[in-house]
Amino acid sequence: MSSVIESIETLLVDLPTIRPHKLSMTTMACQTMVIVRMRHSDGVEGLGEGTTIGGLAYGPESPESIKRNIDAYLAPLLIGQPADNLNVLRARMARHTRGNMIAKSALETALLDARGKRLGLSVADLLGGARHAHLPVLWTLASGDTDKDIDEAFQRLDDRRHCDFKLKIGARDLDEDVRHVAAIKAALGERASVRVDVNQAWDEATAVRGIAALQDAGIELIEQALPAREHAGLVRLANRFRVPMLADEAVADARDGLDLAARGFSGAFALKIAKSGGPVAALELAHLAQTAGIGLYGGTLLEGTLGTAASLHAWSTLGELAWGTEMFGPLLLEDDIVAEPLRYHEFGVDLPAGPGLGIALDEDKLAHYSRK
Ligand code: MUC
Ligand code: MG
Repeated sequence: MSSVIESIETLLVDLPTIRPHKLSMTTMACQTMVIVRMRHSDGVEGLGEGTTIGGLAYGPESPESIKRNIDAYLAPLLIGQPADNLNVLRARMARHTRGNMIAKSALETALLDARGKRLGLSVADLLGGARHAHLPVLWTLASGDTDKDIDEAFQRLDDRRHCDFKLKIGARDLDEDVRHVAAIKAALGERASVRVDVNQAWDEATAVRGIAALQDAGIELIEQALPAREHAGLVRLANRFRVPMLADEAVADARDGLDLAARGFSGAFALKIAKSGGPVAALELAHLAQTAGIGLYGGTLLEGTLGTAASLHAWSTLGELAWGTEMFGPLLLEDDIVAEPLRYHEFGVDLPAGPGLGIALDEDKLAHYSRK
């Protein structure tokens, strides 16, 4: 008799960040995660996480909407259903609810975690099998202060934590941003790869000016310079400059990827389980990109350990990640709600061993940081 989904609990968990994290659309001092606990009739519990950035600043879902829409709409679709057929359950959620991809990603993660625990397999095993046990991880310098960012970068290099850095720009005047980025790249020289993420803040004319200057400064990758829906403009930038473009907000799933590929986009796609609605759809995008000759980058919405682990299981199944990953979310948080943190070392992180995600909760910490 196959196991049945019995209950789904959602918790809002607020964790402070180690320093303010400044992006073009918001400054984060705290990260809010929605933790899903899904109990099955055989006693197995699946864990999932749905996390975004800065309330409603980044995208159409907020932590509160993720929790509310799981509780009111998505959980009732799953409760009472046989737990083991992920394809049927994903189709059921897609047929009866629109959007809410972060909420769906949290639920898909919990389904995979539970199934893995039941079968004694890791989530990567369920997704076809891991090809890597250690994945490279970049760090985002986003204190807002050039000298602090340089100090932080040297510390991470000396600790052998990270050797690739992404700078968040777009909130300030273009010339100020270019000065900030060029100073950091000049200080780090050949010791580090430096990339920027504009988070949609520029129009095309500003992007042309900005990218020309950043290319001259030695920046290696330009992430999401234009608003998400401006696919034609993004392709023009990719064709115009030597420095590659990384599509992030522009490419949520394989449908977006197909549109960009059909328009002749070259460069790379940032994969995120949150924007695709879970690991399975994120890998569908990855496979389309591989077929189209577009590079891959394992992206984060700054999830905590559960969401980061789910992403790592997915990215570990891919052969090549041309631009590595940015799965550093837990390192931006002052504390954690899991029993054993992920192991970051040698410029990367170890894939947690299963079964499932291979992550257990620390119940005291979870209770402490859960919103009352
Ligand atoms: C994004 O847009 O890429 C990833 C790293 C970071 O600092 O912010 C995120 C989101
Ligand atoms: Mg981005």
